[in-house]
Amino acid sequence: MKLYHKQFLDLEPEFTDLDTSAVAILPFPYEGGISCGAGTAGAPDAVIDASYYVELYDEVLDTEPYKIGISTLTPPAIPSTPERMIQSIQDAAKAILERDKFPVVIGGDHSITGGYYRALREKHGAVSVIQLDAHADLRDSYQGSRLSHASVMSRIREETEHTLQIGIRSMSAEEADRIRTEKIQLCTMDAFRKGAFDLRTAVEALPDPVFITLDVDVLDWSVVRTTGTPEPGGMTWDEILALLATIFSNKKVVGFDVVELSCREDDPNSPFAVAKLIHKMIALKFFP
Ligand SMILES: [Mn+2]
Repeated sequence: MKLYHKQFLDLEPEFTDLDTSAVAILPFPYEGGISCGAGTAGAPDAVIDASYYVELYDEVLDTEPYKIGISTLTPPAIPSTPERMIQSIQDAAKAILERDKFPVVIGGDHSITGGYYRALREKHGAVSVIQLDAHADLRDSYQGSRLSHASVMSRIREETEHTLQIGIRSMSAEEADRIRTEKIQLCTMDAFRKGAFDLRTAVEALPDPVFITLDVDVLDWSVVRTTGTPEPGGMTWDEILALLATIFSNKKVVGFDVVELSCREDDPNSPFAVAKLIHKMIALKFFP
């Protein structure tokens, strides 16, 4: 593990020291698994650059979360094949967990989550998964690949049945069948808006510990508009913060990732929103 040449929030060295920091941020700029809207490989750097402008004090929690120590790591060399990529992220996440730090991964496309999740399972045994996403990602394979970003929840469900998917507003008929047959816990965006899904009970029923995988396309375009496979009608900033507060205050969260941000020079807002979201999530973890 090596510190990156730039640090999330542009913190002073005192707060990025690997020996004392509570959080390790791993940028993982892999975009092999995306189907359109290239640009996820530039996303981690764009988020870190944007984070320099995030205010260090959180006015809602009345705290300065960075004081727990946040180290940003140098990304490993990113392999070009999905199989080697999965191994690479697993190894990198394992190194963070071995030093008892809370891992935060910035993607990269959603296919990286499978390898990260394996490292969490190795460390903690069974780990439940909360996916915040516009897409169900329950296809067994997509465009001939079982390691596609569109299959990530299929791979995870091979390792745990304790999953909860929230914000979904795009799926195939086959995926819908599977959700019914396997009684998969899934709150569509429609159900979320109508209050037709008891989210609090579903969150409470999920066994600890919990891993959160957050695909930025769960958000409305007014928050994040540059993403690989955009869907209209996502969560507002206030909605996702309220949801995350419920999750972090009820569950032992052992790691999260934020994936599928794309970057374009004409959109500085999306990377800033993602940087601020990551800062909020770290704050909710350590100051629930
Ligand atoms: Mn998605």
